[in-house]
Amino acid sequence: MMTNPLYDALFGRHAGAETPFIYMNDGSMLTHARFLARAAAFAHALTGLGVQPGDRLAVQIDKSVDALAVYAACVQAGIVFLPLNTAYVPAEVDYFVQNSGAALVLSSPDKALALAEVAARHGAQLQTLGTGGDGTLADLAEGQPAHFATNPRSDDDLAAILYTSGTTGRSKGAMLTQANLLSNARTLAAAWEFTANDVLLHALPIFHTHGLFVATNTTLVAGGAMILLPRFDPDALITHMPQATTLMGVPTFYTRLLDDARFDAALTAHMRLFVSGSAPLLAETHRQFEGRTGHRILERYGMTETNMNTSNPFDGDRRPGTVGPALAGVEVRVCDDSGAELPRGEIGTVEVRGPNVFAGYWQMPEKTAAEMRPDGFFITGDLGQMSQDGYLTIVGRAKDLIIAGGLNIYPKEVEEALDDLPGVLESAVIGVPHPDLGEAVVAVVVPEPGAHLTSDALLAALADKLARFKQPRHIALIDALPRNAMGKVQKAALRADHAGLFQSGD
Ligand code: MCA
Ligand code: AMP
Repeated sequence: MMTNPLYDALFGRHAGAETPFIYMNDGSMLTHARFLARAAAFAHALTGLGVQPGDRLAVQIDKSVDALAVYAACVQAGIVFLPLNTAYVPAEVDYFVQNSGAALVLSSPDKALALAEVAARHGAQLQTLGTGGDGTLADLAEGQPAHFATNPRSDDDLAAILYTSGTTGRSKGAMLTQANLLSNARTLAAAWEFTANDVLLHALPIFHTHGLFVATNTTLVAGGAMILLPRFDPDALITHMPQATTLMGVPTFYTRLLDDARFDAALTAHMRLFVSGSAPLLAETHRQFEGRTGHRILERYGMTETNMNTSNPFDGDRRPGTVGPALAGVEVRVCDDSGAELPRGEIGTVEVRGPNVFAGYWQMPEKTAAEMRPDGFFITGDLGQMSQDGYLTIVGRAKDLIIAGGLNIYPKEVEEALDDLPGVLESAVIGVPHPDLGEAVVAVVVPEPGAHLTSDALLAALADKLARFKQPRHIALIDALPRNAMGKVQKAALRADHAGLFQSGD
């Protein structure tokens, strides 16, 4: 009998299996059975601390087998997993802990001091977990039973909350149910023909949908294995590629691999699939990749709130510059502002409906309602065009969002941080084409009369306010922002002014 659909399908089905699950950078291997025993020990440790089903566990730890085992432990114990980008500074983590009402903050040992303060401020416990079997939670897991009685869950119970700014405004917690994650994992495994013979080269972070759900859940549901790398490093990818069958990455992975002459057809001969997503892949990169390796990158499109929506086909025409047709069971339409579907070929907002679409934003029913149509379609804020034969092309974004190296940056958040600094009258933050990151953050700042600002001093002042990846790569100081007749800042004009900034790299 199914008691906890997500646990049973991803993890429970491997109970007792001495099959390989994770290959480490150093050549060691962990079986599914050993991994599940570790997860069970963590589930005992967490529940022993009083963490209950439905409680949120905010996690800011480095990528490791133990980090994945904590995710599995949460699914098994019914605890809501809330992963956070390791680049966030404590001031940013503070908001997520406060907003989610997390019962426990799990920090890497090096951040424990700063995050203990954050946890204490919001009445949460703090535990630590390192990458080498160390940390207070690892100590508590020591000697715990290798079996944990799985807590029953239903399809609609929350499995995870991932914070995202959605289409506008302050970060919101996207509530993902067991059914959201499981339906997408099954759909992707079928669409991409994942099997128990697959070995995924895993170089993505595990605090976002791409690395945690798309990569890990798809592998798990198919019974495959992963080579778990701590981060993207071309040397490590090239070393391990001959043992792998699949890679999932953001476009920067592929442009960086193409920059390396060792990356060629012979090296990729054992690979059956390269998947790209999280940001637009240039058609030119797609062609260059095929020319070098003979493989056609499979591009897909998704969002934190919806998991994956569309994918180019595994068998069939993978069209460069498109994100392919809707996945099985997912409906995708291109609409005008009122939600009426547009004729094929016209540009409008992409809307999505299906079992993959989230349950809403954590404790923000009005914001949830504002982004859903009455008929259940979610308004993505992406601008798309649907071809006559149902291939979607993402042509832009209605939302003010920058994506650098697959990470999202909301200009408003950076503008607010800049505007708070002494001597800053106002600012505008834009995304500018960047050869490595796709887009890079650029700030245009207007000083207060008489203030003497420098770009370096502004960047130094942002250091403890914003994660490094959100900080501008370039700050231009100007006398006034260009505005239209309505007084609105003309970001398109600013983008055009700075378009060539990184053309030869930085
Ligand atoms: C690191 N830095 C960045 C980024 N990453 N700056 C801007 N954008 C970034 N993405 C900063 C570092 O702090 C460092 O700062 C400097 O840039 C140079 O770092 P570098 O060594 O080049 O970076 P890296 O460690 O090699 O990382 C680049 C990366 C990484 C491999 C592209 O960011 C990455 O793995 N991105 C994947 C993100 C991802 O998983 N996105 C999926 C989101 P300094 O040296 O100056 O201190 S999920 C999603 O979008 C949806 C649902 C979907 O469809 O998947
Ligand atoms: P996130 O908020 O991290 O979930 O990022 C989701 C956003 O990433 C989407 O709304 C798109 O703007 C963008 N995105 C994801 N995949 C693609 C893709 N293949 N092409 C273009 N944009 C993408």
